[in-house]
Amino acid sequence: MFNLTQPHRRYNPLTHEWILVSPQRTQRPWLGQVESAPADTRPEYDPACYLCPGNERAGGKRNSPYTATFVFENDFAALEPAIEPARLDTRGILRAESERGICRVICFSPRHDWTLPDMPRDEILGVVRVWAEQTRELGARDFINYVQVFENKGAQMGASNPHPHCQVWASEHVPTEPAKELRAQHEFSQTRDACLLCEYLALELTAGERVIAQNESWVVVTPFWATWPFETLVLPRRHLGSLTELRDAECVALADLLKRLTTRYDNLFQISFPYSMGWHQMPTDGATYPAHHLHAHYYPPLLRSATVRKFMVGYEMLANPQRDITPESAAARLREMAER
Ligand code: H2U
Ligand code: ZN
Repeated sequence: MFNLTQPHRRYNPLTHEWILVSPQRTQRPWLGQVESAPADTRPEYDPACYLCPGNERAGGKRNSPYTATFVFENDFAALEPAIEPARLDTRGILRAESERGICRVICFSPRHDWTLPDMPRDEILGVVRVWAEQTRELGARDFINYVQVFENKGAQMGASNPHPHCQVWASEHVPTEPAKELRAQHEFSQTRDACLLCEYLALELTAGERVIAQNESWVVVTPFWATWPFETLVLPRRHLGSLTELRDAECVALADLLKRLTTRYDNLFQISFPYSMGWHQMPTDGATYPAHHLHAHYYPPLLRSATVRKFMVGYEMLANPQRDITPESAAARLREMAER
């Protein structure tokens, strides 16, 4: 019987990377930085917010007086569509390539004072539909081969504005993280003739100890190999490659699951819980990716309270990530939380 209470390392089959788990360390005293949680007193509409309906953004563009979701081209886009193709390769060591792309911002709601868990389910459904539409529309462009939908929530994660929003960066190349996972899923399906995440989901549903919430179409778990203290993985039960393949009932079920998961997060430390989340979808280069299983990662930085945060420093920067609290105890804590 493998002893999960002593130091051990766990394998991430999606990235082929290892993580060090040190459960015995959860007893050690905390002598790090302690901050107080900010009080959240935001108005429904903020005339100074560049994401609120009707307001002017940097550069002089004005938001429409939107009443549901609102999508606009990022005024400070990291990627641009009209870049001349170019390549540098000096002895395979100094390498660079031009990169074309499109960056957009998606406002979830006109309500400045809300975050996703505050939104009614039918409005979250609107967000799910926009994610799929944006993936379809941007992915159809000939120079776009990957669409990354992601949300940075909370100042701790570097979000520039508390107004509920996310971003889409659509690029010519498949970025590093999804490329790693794509390769691992492909290799698994070649050697085992099965989908890695379908098999993983079946294992988690049998074990049960890392399952946080589920409904007819979706399951959320703290992955066995989680790096962040309260990291979760959102998986569709059906094997599909992209948000664009979701049936209507699956979109409705996803809105339900996201509301329940983010509400649990908020209840955990009694604050609007910060995280970076994002979808990993199959590339949009026109090829088929039968091994790819759609999923979302939630990476929250908080550790033990609203004021104690995990940083990837020291051993984690130089060697490999490490965690003290086990994914099983994180799952147990998240499972105890209410969904209201
Ligand atoms: P973040 O909160 O995740 O940083 O996203 C906000 C994005 O909004 C950010 O990428 C863009 C920034 O470039 N932005 C505009 O496009 N227009 C503005 O007027 C301000 C910010
Ligand atoms: Zn606002």
